[in-house]
Amino acid sequence: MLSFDNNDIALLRQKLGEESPIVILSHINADGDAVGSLLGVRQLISSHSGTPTYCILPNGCPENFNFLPGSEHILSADNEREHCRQLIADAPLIVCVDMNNAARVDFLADDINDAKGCKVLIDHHHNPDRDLFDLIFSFPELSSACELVYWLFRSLWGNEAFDRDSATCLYSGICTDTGSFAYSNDQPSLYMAASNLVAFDINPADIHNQLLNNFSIARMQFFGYAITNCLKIFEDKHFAYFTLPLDIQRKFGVIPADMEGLVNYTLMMRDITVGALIREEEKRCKVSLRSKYGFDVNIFAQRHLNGGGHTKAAGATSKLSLAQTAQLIEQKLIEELS
Ligand SMILES: [Mn+2]
Repeated sequence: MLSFDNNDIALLRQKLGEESPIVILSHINADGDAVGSLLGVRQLISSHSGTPTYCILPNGCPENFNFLPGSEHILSADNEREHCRQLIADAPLIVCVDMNNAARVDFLADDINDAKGCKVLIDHHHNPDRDLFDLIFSFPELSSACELVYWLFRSLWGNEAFDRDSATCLYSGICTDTGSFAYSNDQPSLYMAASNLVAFDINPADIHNQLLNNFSIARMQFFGYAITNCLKIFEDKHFAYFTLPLDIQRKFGVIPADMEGLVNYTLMMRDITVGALIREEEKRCKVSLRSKYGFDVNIFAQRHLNGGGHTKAAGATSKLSLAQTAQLIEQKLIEELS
């Protein structure tokens, strides 16, 4: 069981008890951990005290998470920009999950920076913005924001605060960020949290299928194409990377969420220990980095790409062209893996 600072717990308990409404916020292009922790916190609050909450995601809830209890309550700031801005400006309490700084909410960054309410961070990324948040629960060693939400709210309100809906949301985020417990997780707390959540009569096999076995045919065929045509493998250096040009993405009709997970295919090769994916956008490239043994992609992303994340999964945004970004990453990986 995780331990927290007693003063922080007391302050959060007090804020959650006194303030209303509560805005809950997570990052753009939400993944299962973002949506799971957002809705998990929502469900915990609504079943514990019934305090009204507003769940906001910059560009909404991806369709494949619609199975999560409460997903219909998520506001998409893309669709209701002024309403969401007003909610953030007016809220006495803002809880941010699975994000470490204002840039992660993209076009809402100024709104959160300017918001007058108390800002609470519940997150597992490195380098939380200590100037932005008033109360920080930052545990980069944890598998997921959802695992942190589990331990935090257990400390706040006890085991009886959870129910099937919150457990389903939190277990889903844990599944997402650990690849259904496949990525290297050396913290026993992860399995304890998962085991305790399963006890709330959730359906782990169904959750796994909803999260991972949910490809459209177009997405599957795009993966096949990308593996055959867009993957460069450096067998002797033990790394591989994808480059995904915009015209190919358009040809297959795939959106960014469809390309989630493709980077993990690099690590399925026995001798490949570091993988990257560079996805071209209109005016920039998005980079995903993964590793399966000792190589720290968080440090690599910080050092060369002004990005960051976790030791074994990190990301960055590059203003260089697709070819230039690929060249930079290739060259730096050759240097660092030699
Ligand atoms: Mn996460």
